[in-house]
Amino acid sequence: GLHLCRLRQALSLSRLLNKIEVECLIKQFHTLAVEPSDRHGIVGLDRNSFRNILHVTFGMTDDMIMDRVFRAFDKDNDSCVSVTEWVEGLSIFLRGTLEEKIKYCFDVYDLNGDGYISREEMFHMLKNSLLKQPSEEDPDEGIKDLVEITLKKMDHDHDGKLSYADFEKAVRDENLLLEAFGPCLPNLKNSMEFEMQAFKETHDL
Ligand SMILES: [Ca+2]
Ligand SMILES: [Ca+2]
Repeated sequence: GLHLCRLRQALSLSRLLNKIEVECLIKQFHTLAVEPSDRHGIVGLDRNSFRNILHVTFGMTDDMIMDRVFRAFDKDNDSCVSVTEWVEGLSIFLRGTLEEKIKYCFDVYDLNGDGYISREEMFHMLKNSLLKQPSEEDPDEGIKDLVEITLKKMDHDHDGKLSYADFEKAVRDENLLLEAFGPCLPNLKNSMEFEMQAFKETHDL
């Protein structure tokens, strides 16, 4: 019934994963998902359980980035990652093309969702991800310099902020810039462990 319908919906959305992989992800979703009492039967991952997965399974630590990853997955913005949103998001995590990953990272880094990565947003993210480095006399000055260097490298139309076009061009020229403002994609080891786990759970190994 409903489950099959959701499965079919998820399958049609994910051309990147094969049927068995999607089934694994759906099964894993149901072992992780909770059914909050106020949601009337809608099963999903709330912000906390989703962040917990990002942390435990994908090794993410940055609160600001994890919040944005949650929002990037939660396409309909109902504060809950549904099974469809889960499969769709993970297909980008695990099998995304460069273009899909550029779009995803841009959405994560555009903190206020206005279509640009501003100086202030870069400052926040770089400060956040560099906080654990040995402190200089005035760390904020160093981060401001870093923002200006980054803009010089990535702001192709020189309007002082990064549009999607700026970001895309910069990453295509230099792929390492994809996660310039903080890790928001799983690394290879984490992805492989995740897929292995999903496979085992599905086959009751
Ligand atoms: Ca949602
Ligand atoms: Ca913005």
